[in-house]
Amino acid sequence: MPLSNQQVAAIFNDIADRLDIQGEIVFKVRAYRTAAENILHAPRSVAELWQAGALDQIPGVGKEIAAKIDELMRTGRLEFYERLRDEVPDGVAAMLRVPNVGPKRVKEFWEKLGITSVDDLEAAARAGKLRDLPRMGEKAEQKILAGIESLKRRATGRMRLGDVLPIARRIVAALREAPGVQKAEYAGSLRRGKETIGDLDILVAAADPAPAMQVFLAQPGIAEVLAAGETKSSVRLENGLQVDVRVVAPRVWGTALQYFTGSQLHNIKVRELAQKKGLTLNEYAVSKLGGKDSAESGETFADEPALYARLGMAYIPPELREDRGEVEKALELGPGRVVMPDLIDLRDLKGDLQMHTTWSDGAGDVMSMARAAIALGYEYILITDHTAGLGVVNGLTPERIAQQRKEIDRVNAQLKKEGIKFRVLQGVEVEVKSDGSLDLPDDVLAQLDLVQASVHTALTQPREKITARAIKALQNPHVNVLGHPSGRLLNEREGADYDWEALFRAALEYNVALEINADPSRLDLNDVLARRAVELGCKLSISTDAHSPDGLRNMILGVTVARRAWVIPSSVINTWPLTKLLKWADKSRV
Ligand code: DGT
Ligand code: CA
Ligand code: CA
Ligand code: ZN
Repeated sequence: MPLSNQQVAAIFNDIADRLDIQGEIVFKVRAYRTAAENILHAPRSVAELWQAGALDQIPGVGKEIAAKIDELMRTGRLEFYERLRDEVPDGVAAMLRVPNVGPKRVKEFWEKLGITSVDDLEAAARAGKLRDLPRMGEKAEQKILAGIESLKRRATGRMRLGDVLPIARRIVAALREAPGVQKAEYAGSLRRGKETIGDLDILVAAADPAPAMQVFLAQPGIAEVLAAGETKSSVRLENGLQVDVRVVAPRVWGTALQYFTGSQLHNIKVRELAQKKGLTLNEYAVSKLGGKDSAESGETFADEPALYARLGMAYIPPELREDRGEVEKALELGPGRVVMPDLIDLRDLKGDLQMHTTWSDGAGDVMSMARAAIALGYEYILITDHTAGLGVVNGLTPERIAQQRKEIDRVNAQLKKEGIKFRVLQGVEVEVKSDGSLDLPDDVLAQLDLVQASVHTALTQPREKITARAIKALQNPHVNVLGHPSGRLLNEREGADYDWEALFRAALEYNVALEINADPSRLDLNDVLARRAVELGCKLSISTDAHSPDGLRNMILGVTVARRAWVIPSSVINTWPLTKLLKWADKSRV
């Protein structure tokens, strides 16, 4: 198959990008772009023109570029291009796709900060590492973050929960301050805690909608106002997120919030049920079927529990509203009750069991992670730095694990002296190698308080192979938790193709907990898998995988996934008191 015009154009465009990053002179870069453009729009196929010796018919294709096309057509490769790809890595070139980031910036990020991918760039921006570069600053840093979000969003049309939540909180807080506003909440998929959000729906209760609308349209970060009505407005933010705000009368709050929270499938089920009871239900009110009540003159409800009760149902927490059995359960329980009343809550967590420090690729030292965890009200943390096999900076070796233990002992002694009841535990995030063996010897693992094992590499192994590999890791008598089990990255890469049933049964047999990783880019296990694991009797852990003290705040994202998985605290090992946790972790049964 000869190369198509699109393929050749893409190569020349990529060459132009990489030369641009290298700081090549403008006219040379432009020559490649012009050639690419003209090849793309040439009326004849470039392969035919090449065969006819007529490449010079394409405007902008001079001797030098014609020679490169010739090499491509003859050999299928281009040595110049391959060399360039070695010099400027793919991840570096990919940063050019971020809005507001040009070649000069990319070169600077790469050379001055060692950033070699969009993910690195995002992490650096979040950690405030870009702002000190010349002609940067906090504002430019925020713009780059918004650009990355919009880039990732473009891939799927959906934004990650962790990116939308802070925006929603800010807008809702502003709306609650608007004159006359009684209530404001985010609804839709965000209120249900879905891992990605299509658009953000916000509901406001106010007798007079005007002040709320004014406040909404004055929010920072609005790129475009899509609609500005009396009670409903929509905008698009700079990061591409669409936000809809609706204002309703306070007396219909309960029905409106229920309606706009969804999910659509849940709502359909609820409406069918209402119909069986001779009632109809819309966003404003409940009315008698066939009655002469208009939509807004029926029975209204100031809150959701009253509405569910009127329909003969227990209250259903928003995270469960996906038509996955919650409606049946609510009917069974009846009015005045709550479906899953002991659903896990952020306050149930007593510690965080996955985080990185300056001992590997984290930004904070052990003490600063401990202080941040204490401020969050935790009783313990587990330090889980990477092992050397992953090839991250500073992976832990047995020697450095021994040194780290001394530092952890010092931190614990210091906290004790200050009268703080808190324990720093030493763990590790040990690499599961491609054959399922671990990156540290058993006698080293045996000395740790708790061991996390994670698969980071060769995630595309076939199902049988990768399942056997992970199960082999679970069989190690020292492994306590399987970290971010699927390895997926939201909006970026699919996880491993495990035989999940087999993996969960092995986790149960070998007494290994499965992690719900709360990192905004992971949320792994997801809700459906976590629910199945717990159904089979597996234990879970919920941890942030924080790479900085601030990262510990992401716990709420993992808890949200757990709530969507119908998880109660007793299934989650880091809701347990420390003594129970350590007793469980010591698998001396072997
Ligand atoms: P998203 O935005 O794709 O992440 O998902 P949602 O669930 O936020 O969906 P969205 O924004 O289209 O609508 C928000 C809620 O409003 C939805 O969960 C249920 C309700 N809703 C919207 N349109 C309809 C509809 O045509 N029928 C029903 N029954 N409910 C609807
Ligand atoms: Ca929505
Ligand atoms: Ca919407
Ligand atoms: Zn990891």
